Amino acid sequence: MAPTGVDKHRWWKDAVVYQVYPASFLDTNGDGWGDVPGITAKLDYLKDLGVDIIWVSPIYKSPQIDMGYDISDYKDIDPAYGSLEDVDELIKELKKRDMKLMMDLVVNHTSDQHSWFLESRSSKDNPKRDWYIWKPAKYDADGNREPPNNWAMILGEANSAWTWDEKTQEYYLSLFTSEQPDLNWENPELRAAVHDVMRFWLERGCSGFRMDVINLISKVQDFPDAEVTVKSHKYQPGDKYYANGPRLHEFLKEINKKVLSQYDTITVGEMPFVRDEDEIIRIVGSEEQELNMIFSFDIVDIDNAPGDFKLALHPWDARDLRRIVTRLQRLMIDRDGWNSLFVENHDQPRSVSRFCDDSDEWRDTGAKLLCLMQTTLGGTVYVYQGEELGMRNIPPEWDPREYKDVETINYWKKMNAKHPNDKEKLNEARKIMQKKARDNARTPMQWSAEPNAGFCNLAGERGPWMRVIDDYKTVNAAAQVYNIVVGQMSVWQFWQRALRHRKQHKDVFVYGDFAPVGDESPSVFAYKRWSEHEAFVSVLNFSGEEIEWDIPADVGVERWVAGNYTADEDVDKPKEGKLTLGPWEGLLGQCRVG
Ligand code: TEU
Ligand code: CA
Repeated sequence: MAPTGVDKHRWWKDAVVYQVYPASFLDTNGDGWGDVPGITAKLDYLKDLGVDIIWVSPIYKSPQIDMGYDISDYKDIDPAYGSLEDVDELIKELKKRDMKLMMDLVVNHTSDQHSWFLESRSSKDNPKRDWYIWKPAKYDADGNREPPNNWAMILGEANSAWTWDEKTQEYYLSLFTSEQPDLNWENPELRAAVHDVMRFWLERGCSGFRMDVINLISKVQDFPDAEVTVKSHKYQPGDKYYANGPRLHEFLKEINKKVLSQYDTITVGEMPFVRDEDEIIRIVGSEEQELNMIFSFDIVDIDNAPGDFKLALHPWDARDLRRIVTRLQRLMIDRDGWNSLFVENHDQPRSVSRFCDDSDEWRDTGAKLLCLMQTTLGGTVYVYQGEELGMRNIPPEWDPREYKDVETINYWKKMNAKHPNDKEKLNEARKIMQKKARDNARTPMQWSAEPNAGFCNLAGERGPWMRVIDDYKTVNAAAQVYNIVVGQMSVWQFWQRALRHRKQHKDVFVYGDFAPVGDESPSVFAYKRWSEHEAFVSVLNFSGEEIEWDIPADVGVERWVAGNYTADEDVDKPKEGKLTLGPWEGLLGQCRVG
């Protein structure tokens, strides 16, 4: 613990961040593609919800192979999204409302259309050759050409992570897709070029960065083969050799020293594959001068199959949630780090469909249960667009052709190649897509009951780039923000109230202490949060069953101040003894202090 008396409050700790997935947010010119003016148009909506900062997924020039995570020019905006002037306007309008902008910094790789890569691949002696990771082929005993090692591609359904370049007769590393070559961070000129990109955006008025897979930038330099962990595959997960590699901390400290320390920024590093506590604290520890916080994948990996397979199904229950949340909450408190809180983003299915029940009967309750959890844990809250409405996954009936994500398309192709005409296997694959594909969170935002959910203007020739979920007539922002029914609260209004309450009691919810409460239960996850002056308890039933829960005597509930079954701020429930919780019911209680 840091010495007492040190002020731990920071604007980026108690701020609420809202992630905009720009292609699906709001289309203002009728081309079916969301745009920057669409974001600017909705700032009042976000401000009303309680948002302080927006993080916009990549809007830079891009061939859109991976929805902008393949950047071909870091200093320009893709015409589909608008122009640099539109971004200046967005920043101006944000500032007027005392809000901030975070850009998505994708610098583990670029697009294969970036001028750096075009130069790099033009010849072996090009000055930028070394800005990417090039290696000669290997040959097997029969003289067949093989990639330099056995690493598998992340979005390419277990193909090789290396792509062959005919012209210069070498392989380049491309961990995500062939169109996303990995940058070589060993090269100091490349690092300086990245620093320059960061300064460009900070000078323009952005306030920080979400850093895409930033823990993959340092690779073990002899590029060893990965252990064979997936026997059925030729290529193997190589994360041991590229996640949190040997020079990661050096590179992050350099970014901090040369760029971030000159500005007042918020930084969050997206970090898949990291579980080690020392490693996490080395990045987010308050004395470390690296990043403010990271996105840990523990909660969103909860239903991965053993071996970390995401496109698979795996059972979980409230005990897993309790173990994961407790570990991260305690780690940050005990070792002076900082958490980010998220259950949804553009790479994950919708949280209400995944963790609760998205049927018409329980969708509203489930979305509020998750809100109750997100707004009462310690750390910086991230809300993903549509989460505040309880938007659902794609319905099971949709044809696989409605899925647009490169990862899903590769998966579906692979499954069809592997099991041609095997109805059962292909149905299983479709089920997995419907439950886990990234597309689930990428459908257009549901603004209203108007055609195309109000996402795109009817005057346009083309419809939305991705199909709108059919339930938009009932699940939409207009209905939830303006349809005020006395005694009822929409998911949106519940979020609004919860965020306000969180800020009013930030010493507890943002900065306070944490302990799980009661016995481990497969259904109920309960925890206490407290400061010197106040204490609260959250009791969350993560099951579709009615449950009796014994309130531990020392919790000391004085009043149930919120719950997802009622709009009341004084919920009539027992304060000691046995508490009956309905399906997906969550309660927040104010407790005696000490
Ligand atoms: O994601 C990185 C990542 O490793 C995962 O979230 C991955 O996309 C997921 O497990 C696959 O199902 C980031 C971006 O958020 C993602 O959209 C990009 O595709 C990826 O990096 C490459 O830039
Ligand atoms: Ca548009």
